[in-house]
Amino acid sequence: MKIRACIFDMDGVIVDTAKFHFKAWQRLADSLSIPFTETQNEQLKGVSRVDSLEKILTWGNIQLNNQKKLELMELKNKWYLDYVEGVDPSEMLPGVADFLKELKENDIKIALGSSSKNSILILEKLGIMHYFSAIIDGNKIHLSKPNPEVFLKGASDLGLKPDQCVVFEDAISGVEAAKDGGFHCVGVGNEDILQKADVVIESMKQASLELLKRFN
Ligand code: B16
Ligand code: MG
Repeated sequence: MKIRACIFDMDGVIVDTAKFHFKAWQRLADSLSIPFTETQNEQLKGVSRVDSLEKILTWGNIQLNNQKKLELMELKNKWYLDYVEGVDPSEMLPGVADFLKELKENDIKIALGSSSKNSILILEKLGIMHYFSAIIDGNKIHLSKPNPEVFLKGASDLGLKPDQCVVFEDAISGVEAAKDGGFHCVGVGNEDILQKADVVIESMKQASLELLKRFN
């Protein structure tokens, strides 16, 4: 098979922490009296903490100095960490555990390509660290999705070219990053939202070795 690796986004693909990011941003927006909808939240998925805050402040037409922005980001992260406190392996999204096992058994490499600075904490809570040959997250990149840096670093750490890898993504910004980087991309979620992906699956239950063969 031409495909040698899968690179997974974390929030919204491996585990449903996207709902906790939403809850924490909503709480922050409320505290600033900025209206914030689920549709707007789609534009924050996959986007770094600082870029997410900038978008929310722009929507609210609010200007703040850097010190205040840092305080708000810390507050959002504190709330987020409270929400994920109880995350355990049972919270992995359906289909993920079986697919990781299938990849490992078939010698397909596994990498993480997440914008989150909390990724190691979450992977440890899920007990799946041992599957990953490369972990690229928000602590290792300079440019947030939709820039492809996170996936290009992942492929490079694995010693592979982008077209030997399939990226799994739930965010518009992440699908754009994967395609701009020259990767194959499986969108996970709503087909209307993830139009730029090569193929969209509703849930990770539909991820399989068979699905990867279409990229050969
Ligand atoms: P943190 P992913 C992204 O993770 C989330 O989708 C996005 O909502 C979040 O703002 C970003 O990580 C940064 O997360 O505040 O934990 O550093 O989807 O790229 O795995
Ligand atoms: Mg995501």
